[in-house]
Amino acid sequence: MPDLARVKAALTSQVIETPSWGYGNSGTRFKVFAQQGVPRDPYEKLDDAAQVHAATGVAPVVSLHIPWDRVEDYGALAGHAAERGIRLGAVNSNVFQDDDYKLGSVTHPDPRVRRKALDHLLECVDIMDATGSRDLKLWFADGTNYPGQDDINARQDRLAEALGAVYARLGADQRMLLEYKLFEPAFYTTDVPDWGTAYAHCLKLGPRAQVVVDTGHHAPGVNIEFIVAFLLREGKLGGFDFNSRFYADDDLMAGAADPFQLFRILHEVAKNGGFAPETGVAFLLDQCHNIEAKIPAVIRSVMNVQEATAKALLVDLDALRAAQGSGDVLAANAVLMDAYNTDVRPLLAEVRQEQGLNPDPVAAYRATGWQERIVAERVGGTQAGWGA
Ligand code: AOS
Ligand code: ZN
Ligand code: ZN
Repeated sequence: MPDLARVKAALTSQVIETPSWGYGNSGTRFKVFAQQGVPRDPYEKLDDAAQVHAATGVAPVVSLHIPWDRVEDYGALAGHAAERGIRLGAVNSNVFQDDDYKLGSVTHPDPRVRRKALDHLLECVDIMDATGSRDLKLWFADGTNYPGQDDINARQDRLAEALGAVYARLGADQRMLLEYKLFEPAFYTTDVPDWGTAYAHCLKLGPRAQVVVDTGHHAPGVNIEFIVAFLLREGKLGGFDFNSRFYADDDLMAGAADPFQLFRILHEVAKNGGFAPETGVAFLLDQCHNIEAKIPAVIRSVMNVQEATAKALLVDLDALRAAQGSGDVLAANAVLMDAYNTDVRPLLAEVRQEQGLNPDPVAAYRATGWQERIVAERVGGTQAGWGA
């Protein structure tokens, strides 16, 4: 059986990075439902993120999205985070919201637009220098809507050129994480549609280019844990964008739709050494809380990732390997199911108590009165929104 002290140590050292945009207003293409008390600027987003960390103890890092989180002084923003016991994490580029990007950004047929997009990506690296962030996370909305609209491989050439220029600009301790997505907003071809495309570009770029697996970005039925195992084997798994999907890129709370899939993914992470901090796998959330209260929803998501992590760490690997080696299919499967069916909530409550935390993070947050305070105080100004 796994050593309980090691399981607990792994649970307390796991870092779950929360997205700044998860604290702002968001919606679907049909409607954004505004909530009261939502942050009005990136500083207030960090204030909310600090509450999530205070309640859970494992969420000390916040991803930024530029220009949604553009500020005058990024050093001051990093200082604001540090004062609240958190820090700034991945910088997400945004080359999908200008009119100029209608036909693409770095793969656009017009060199002027490509230059503008590249300049933005380079600006993101400047921001990383100021914030001390390790990761540049790139997601491109680029693609085409109609057969014949543009040349598939010419677009790959343009993409490779831009990625090469950004890679050359990275500092020695910085990484480029390339995210893929099957479709949307492009509906015919997408320029980085799958892990294979992302992997091929990262392989050519070098060791500091790695792939991000957003759990909502695959066709139904795709075996995400296989992708995770393979990328870890190749040293190319940079991290995750965790969220849940029922249909496509739903961006619902991680672990809400399919906790068993999350467990299977994290089992591959555990088995392949991906929880060791030196492996550098980033555990990010990428989700939007459109109809539910935002801060408790982020807390719930963090807890869901923790629960799946605990179950993954409880898999008896010796028993699993013995069963696999002897070809005992049912015994091997039973080892996994035993771990998955373990109620790990008492273990996590114990871990939290040992850290001096309330065993129930949602109750801990509610007891702070923070929600009432932000509803009362954050009046005036414009609420920050996803896409704003
Ligand atoms: C888009 O579908 C991706 O998941 C990106 O990670 C994106 O930057 C993020 O979802 C914010 O919109
Ligand atoms: Zn994502
Ligand atoms: Zn997405």
